[in-house]
Amino acid sequence: MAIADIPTTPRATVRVARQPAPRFGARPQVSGPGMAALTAWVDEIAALTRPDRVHWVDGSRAENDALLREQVAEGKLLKLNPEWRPGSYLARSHPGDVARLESRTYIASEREDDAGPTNNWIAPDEIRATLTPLFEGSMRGRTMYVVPFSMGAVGGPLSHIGVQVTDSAYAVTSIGVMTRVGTEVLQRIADGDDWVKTVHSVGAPLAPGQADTAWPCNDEKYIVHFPDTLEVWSFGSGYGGNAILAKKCFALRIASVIGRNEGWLAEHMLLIRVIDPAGRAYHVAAAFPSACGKTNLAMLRPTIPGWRVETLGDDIAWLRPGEDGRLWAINPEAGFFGVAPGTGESTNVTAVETLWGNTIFTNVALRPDGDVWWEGLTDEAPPHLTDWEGNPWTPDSGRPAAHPNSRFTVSAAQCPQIAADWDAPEGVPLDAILFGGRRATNVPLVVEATDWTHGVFLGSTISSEKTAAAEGTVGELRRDPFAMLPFCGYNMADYFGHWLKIGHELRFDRAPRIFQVNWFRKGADGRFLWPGFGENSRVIDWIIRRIDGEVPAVDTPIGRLPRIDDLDLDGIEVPEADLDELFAIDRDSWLAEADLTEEFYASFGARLPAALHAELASLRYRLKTTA
Ligand code: GTP
Ligand code: SPV
Ligand code: MN
Repeated sequence: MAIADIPTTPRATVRVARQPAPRFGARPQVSGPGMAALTAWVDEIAALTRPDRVHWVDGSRAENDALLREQVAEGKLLKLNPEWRPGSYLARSHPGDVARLESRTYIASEREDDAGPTNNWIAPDEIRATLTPLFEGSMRGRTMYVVPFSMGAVGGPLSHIGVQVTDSAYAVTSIGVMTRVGTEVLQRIADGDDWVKTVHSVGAPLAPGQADTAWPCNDEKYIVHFPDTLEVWSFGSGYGGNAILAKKCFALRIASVIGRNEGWLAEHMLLIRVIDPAGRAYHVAAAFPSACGKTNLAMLRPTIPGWRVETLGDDIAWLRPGEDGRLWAINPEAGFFGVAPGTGESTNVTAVETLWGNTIFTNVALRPDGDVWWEGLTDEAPPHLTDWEGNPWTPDSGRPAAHPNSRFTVSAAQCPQIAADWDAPEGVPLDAILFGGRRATNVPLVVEATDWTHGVFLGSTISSEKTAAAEGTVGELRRDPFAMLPFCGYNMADYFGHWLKIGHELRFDRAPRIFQVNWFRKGADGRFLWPGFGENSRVIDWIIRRIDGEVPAVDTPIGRLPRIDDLDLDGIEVPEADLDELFAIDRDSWLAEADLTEEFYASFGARLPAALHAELASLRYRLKTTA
């Protein structure tokens, strides 16, 4: 393929020749009692948004290929050089549409108290009145796609179905990677399964003859959740979690509400199977905030001999107590929407291998040979690139070539270490749950909770430095309980209570053990104290030996810590002083943290579970009385 074929102008204005088309496309040949409600809903949305065409997505390969070809022809995707990156594409977003927008994300529950102090609440009537004129005619000149998708294996006992209506072909191809899309799902709806309604418009209608842009979007953006009616309405953005509504909007915000009602948990967690040198398998889920290492840990290549990790999921896990008293987990997604920068041979070689082809990249840099690049992919930057905005770039440009929140979208099945049974409908039983964040100070490399309630306390008090995954100031410390701050669809205090309740449903000796980890502690000189990445297997090894009762731990005021000698540090050089600092507990800083926790808890008023106040009181007591 000639590189000259690859258009490099960003956001090129491309005149799209539109065929005269019937107002409504072919309805799928699926019948059943549930179809009438679906088609009535689709008709309603079409009557509101006035698309030129309606396309029912069947999830076939041919359809996907056609959608990709169309986007290339329209200048919305660049086809990468198939010699290096077969079946792969680059999208460049509008520079104002590059990440999740937490300030534009709303929970529109009937009662303000049900959204709680950590969410942006808005009255459903008020926001419907705001959204209606925005969606009126918002799809004019465009195709409206109807995308039926399943989170979890189609028909699985923990799975749930949704339908996304969208005017973005980019969203359709992304949903096709991230979920299970197709007629099989439609058949379940026809057969009467419940489904969640999600509506998305980029908010950029086209007048007849008006030229389209490479990344249509609207300056005004809204991502609105209706937990009482299980609906999502998203307007104005085409990016990631704002547009792939199956992901954060459905599988976390709405699913957390369904989980509260039905007795399970929708969590912002990766999921792995760890296999020890004796061949014993353990299942670990870990909740880290956005851009804090989930995808990396999900694809861990242990550096300690004999250990293996199989990937099950990298972002979301749904957890449900089983009849056996264990906590069972599935990854409801089918793909990875991962952070590109920092993904390289030395950090996450598994991701690099996963991305060999069939990948949609967004906002990464383009090499002159038609392949992609981002900071951290290789140690040295290529001498000439086209940056994520489409401008010429050299290492002297003084700005990153890839956007810090640039991403890859790729099928989970393509991961070389994916577990053979990763999409088993019943999931896997959990042995450990990890909570983590990005903390330069205070929080040790690993702490074990003394019991479930203490674990819930740890989860509820997680704070983390902000990253580029959402708008705002990178590095600012904020509370991010359970890594769910932007993703819990109901009152966070009730959510803490729900976690406590789930604990009571587990058999005490079969519940997963809870740990807090922090790969990001820094020395006074600003360096990471812990090498991280593959070396995190050393922490996992300790965790598993704790579960098996093979090593004692040291009781401290904040929880159980490893004896340094019990950590397998063979083959790495971590200076003793760094190790001491990695586990140092500064009483005054922790008492100050406790004061901040009290303030944070106070924001929930009487709704905060008493057990958590009690945990906080015990922490303070231990800090003040233990030598
Ligand atoms: P989302 O997909 O936004 O939810 O992010 P994520 O939690 O999956 O984070 P990811 O694994 O993509 O990592 C985000 C950034 O953290 C990348 O730049 C990684 O290189 C970096 N990172 C991941 N693990 C480690 C680690 O153990 N140590 C250090 N220092 N950095 C890490
Ligand atoms: C995150 O921000 O946690 C992501 C990216 O995984 S997005 O899907 O855009 O939310
Ligand atoms: Mn990720």
